[in-house]
Amino acid sequence: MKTLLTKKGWNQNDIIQDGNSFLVANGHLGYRGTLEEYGADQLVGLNLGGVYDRSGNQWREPIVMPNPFLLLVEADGKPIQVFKEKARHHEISLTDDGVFHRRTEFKDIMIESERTASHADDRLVLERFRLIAKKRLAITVLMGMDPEIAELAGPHFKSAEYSIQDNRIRFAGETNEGKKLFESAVYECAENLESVGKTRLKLSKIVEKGEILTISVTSLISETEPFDPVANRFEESLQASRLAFEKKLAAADIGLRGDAAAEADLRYSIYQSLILGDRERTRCISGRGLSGQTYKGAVFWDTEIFLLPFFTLVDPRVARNLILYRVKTLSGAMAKAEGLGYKGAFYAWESQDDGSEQCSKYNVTDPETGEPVRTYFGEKQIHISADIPYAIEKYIEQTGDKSILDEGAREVIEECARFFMSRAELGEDGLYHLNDVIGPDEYHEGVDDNAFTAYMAEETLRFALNRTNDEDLRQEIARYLDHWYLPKPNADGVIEQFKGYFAKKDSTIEELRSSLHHPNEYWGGENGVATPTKIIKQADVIALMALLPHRFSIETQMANYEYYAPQTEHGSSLSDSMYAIVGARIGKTKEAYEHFRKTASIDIRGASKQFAGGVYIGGTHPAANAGTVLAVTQGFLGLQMHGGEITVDPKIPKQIKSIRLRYVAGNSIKEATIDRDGIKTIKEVAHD
Ligand code: IFM
Repeated sequence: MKTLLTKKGWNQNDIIQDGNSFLVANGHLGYRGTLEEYGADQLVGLNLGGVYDRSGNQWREPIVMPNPFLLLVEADGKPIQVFKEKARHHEISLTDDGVFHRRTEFKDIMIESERTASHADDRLVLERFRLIAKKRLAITVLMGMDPEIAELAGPHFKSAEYSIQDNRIRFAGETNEGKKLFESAVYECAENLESVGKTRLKLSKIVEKGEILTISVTSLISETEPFDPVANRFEESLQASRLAFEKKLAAADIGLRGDAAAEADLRYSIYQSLILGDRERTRCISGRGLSGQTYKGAVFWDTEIFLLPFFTLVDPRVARNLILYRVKTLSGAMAKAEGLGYKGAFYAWESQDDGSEQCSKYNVTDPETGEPVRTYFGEKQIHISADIPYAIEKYIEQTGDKSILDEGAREVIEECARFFMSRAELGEDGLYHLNDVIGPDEYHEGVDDNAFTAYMAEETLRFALNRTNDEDLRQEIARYLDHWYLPKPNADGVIEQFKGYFAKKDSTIEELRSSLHHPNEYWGGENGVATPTKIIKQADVIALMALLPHRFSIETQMANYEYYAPQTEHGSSLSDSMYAIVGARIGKTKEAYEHFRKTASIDIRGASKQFAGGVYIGGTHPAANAGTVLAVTQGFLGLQMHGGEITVDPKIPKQIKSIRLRYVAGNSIKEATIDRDGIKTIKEVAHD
């Protein structure tokens, strides 16, 4: 067992970030990296993925369940908590078996705990708490389910019933939308536990010096019936989870010989990505994973562009589920297109369980006045309907698994193509244009001929042409493809991000930052400081080149990289990995390495924007974490995969001597060692 991340010392200001950094999750449930004495104010969260609810007229968001791991210790009548007594030593860590650890030494007591969201049974969260007395003490431990839930747009339970019996606390709740949820936690301890009200158990004991009190909590969250966890199974459940996670990690391991620090951050990013994969359910990964309710727990293009390629490489069953989620939500996408007067499928920019658009018209507020700011992400970020077919095709190309087409993916591609054809406008030049859109750079809204959108939509048309069995559709697509407008490189080789971009005001990121009235001010939209300028939020033309390298020569990629790099704020966590990929490809390995280190450490150091205007956007960053892996595979290795076979074109930064890469090919896990000259060895390390 190896440590993935450790932090020593306790600091009040780090509570929220530690909650993100030390998250445990299993694709279904996430438990933030908080301490047992914390409550709602410290954003304790047992986050349940895939179940959403609306409270009043607020945003619909995912549910947070009552916290089953509240443990409050008193020794000789004095509370033993990090807030109340300075710890002599405090350390939290995550290990590569998916377990969170805490060790806090107070003057008279040592506290140790371990916690995980089970990877063997994803309805379970597990916690073991140990208290070691350093002298004779009168101890009380009050433990149980904390009904105080930290919510962004709650409350979500219109009814909440708690009951207690035989060291077991049960919760049955009904959400405002009428969903019934059950939680049952069994508290196990060698000592007698006394019930206190309906949500607490109490242990009282005189302990001798050196005596250890152990409390194990197994909590089961169920959406259908009031299942109970089985008592005396804690240790077995913990071991099963450890083994299951170690197995997942074994297929996803990457080693960077010569660069231990970068390797550590990379392994942590792999952890943060893997804990979001769900092999069992047709469910998607939200923009902030299972770290909380930010962004309404909604699914963005982040899934298709960052997470899907990651899972295609290391756990294709999860990748398949991510695609099937888009199949399942196709009707929502078709309803959205129809509502806006278009044909086909316009996927939700922010998608939840049914695929309807959850992106608010006012996604941002003014941080000074609290006034809502009109944004058009949901209406105009149409590239989402191209990102999905792109990811499906990549999945098929890499795995060779075409069966997904007959499970609905073909229809997704066809309907996305129909959408683009109905959305396109025939210009005076006789070509079809996509006007009034938003590209990945969200600061410039309502632009015409965004290059990213135009090329990606054209790829969708090509995919549909190739995949459809509908002859009429094929002919229609062929006609559109013959007249599809694509922005081309200018005399300097640079592609204009959108029509009129080159005429925008020159500025610098520093200049814009110093012109802000409020540090959290939103830079884009109607009145944003970036709007009249060339400054962009994130990789846009560079994202296009990262995704479609075969369409642009290395010289063109180089010219665009040079041009757009100084204009890019990297105000989105999605940006750095794109620059790392293209940077490496064009031989700028020093810069690529810097972008890679930035994206790899985003959830370790918490160096990301916490607010968009007045709206909280903190949490973990799945796209950046999966993007870290893509920076290595697509960037440093120039990896291509066809039906499980890999080829490489390495551009490895000088810090790294060679790269050891694990990946799934068919039923086996392979390991390749690659250096600057190419693949040195490939061997099968496990068979499914
Ligand atoms: O999908 C991204 C978008 O590109 C930038 N804002 C945040 C979203 C969720 O990560």
